[in-house]
Amino acid sequence: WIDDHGNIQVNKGYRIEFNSALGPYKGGLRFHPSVNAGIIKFLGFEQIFKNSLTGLSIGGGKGGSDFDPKGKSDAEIMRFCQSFMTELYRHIGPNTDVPAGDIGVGGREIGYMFGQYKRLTGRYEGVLTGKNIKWGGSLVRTEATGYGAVYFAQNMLEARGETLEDKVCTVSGSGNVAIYTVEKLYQVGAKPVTVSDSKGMIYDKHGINLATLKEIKEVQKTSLEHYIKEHPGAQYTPVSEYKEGRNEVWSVPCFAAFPSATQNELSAEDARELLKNGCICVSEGANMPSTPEAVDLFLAAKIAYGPGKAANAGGVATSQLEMSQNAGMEYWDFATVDGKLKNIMKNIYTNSSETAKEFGDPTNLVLGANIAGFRKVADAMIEQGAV
Ligand code: NDP
Ligand code: 2IT
Repeated sequence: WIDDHGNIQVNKGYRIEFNSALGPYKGGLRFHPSVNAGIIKFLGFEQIFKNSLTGLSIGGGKGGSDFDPKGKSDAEIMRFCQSFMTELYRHIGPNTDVPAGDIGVGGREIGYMFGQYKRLTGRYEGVLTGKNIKWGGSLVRTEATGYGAVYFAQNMLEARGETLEDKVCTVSGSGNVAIYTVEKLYQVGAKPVTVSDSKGMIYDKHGINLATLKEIKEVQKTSLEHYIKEHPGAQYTPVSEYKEGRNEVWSVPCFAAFPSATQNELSAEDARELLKNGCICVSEGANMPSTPEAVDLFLAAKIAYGPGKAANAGGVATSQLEMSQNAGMEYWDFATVDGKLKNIMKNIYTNSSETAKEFGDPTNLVLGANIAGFRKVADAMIEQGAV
């Protein structure tokens, strides 16, 4: 792709098509300098079982690039997206592989990629999800992952006779998933007090101001440090001041935690601190945010722990609802899609917890989600002739 100074730039792109037993390959695209084959493979592998858990007809895949969107102009983002799609278009299609967004890929990037696909193929079809609602997108897709992670937490808590009402919650990240987790937490009467980005974290004991958060991250696309200009009572801690390099978000006492930034962002030490401070619920908006050691601690403590493949499946589930609307040339209203999302999250919880019971460890949703997700894919592959 050509940058604004006329220089040729080269980045590496990936699409890992992992399993299509249940439907077309489906999963997001991540644009971040850390992207490599290993990261895309772990995300694609998780995606197979997450997509199976949704109960919908979608296989698993993932893709992306080591392209860094930070500091790039709109025109540079557009030219990169066009170059990326110029290679990707021959591998994807509404019945073969349907990419969407992930870290660094939102509505703007999906728009540029959709336009290039259409230019190259001449076809107007549901080849990507997360499209603008003006031209084929679905209502609720933007909100779906964050809303879904909160719905999942509500299901876990209801089974324990608890609710999120009036409870202090912590959220990491400040992108698509984090913003709509914060929004839904307010809607259910909870108080989210933290958000973070790659430069630092905000602790606002009065509750994160959602309008300021959206203005900084969705409109200005800048750093969270600007939050304290509007809300001087809040606290900003830059990464350089994090103790032992640990995200300060997890040292804030909370009832429920929503890791919503990236993989391995919550360590064993963080898990110990959360448990010590009385946290009884962790619902993962991000993919594999808790390290394996942290997961073991949550399971041993028997708190309500929702692994990402179950708790954040609302995003891809709503992507499938977008595919459905595209295929049927329909357009469903907000309440219809939100109602379906809520129902899907409830079913994922029920399926995971019943499978956990079946295998003798009733509170272990890691076990339940892994086995329930795997079993359906494995059965389908065997029934299709071990294909
Ligand atoms: P965004 O790009 O919208 O936001 C990512 C957020 O996490 C930003 O605040 C970013 O900070 C922060 N972040 C990313 N990488 C790092 C890092 N290495 N260290 C510290 N902070 C980091 O992405 P999403 O909100 O879409 O995705 C967040 C997580 O949710 C990912 O794990 C993704 O795979 C998962 N997910 C996303 C879904 C979706 O529908 N979008 C669906 C299911 C899961 P900064 O801006 O400073 O980089
Ligand atoms: O990790 C994920 O589930 C996503 N990034 C969303 C994938 C999708 O196809 O909507």
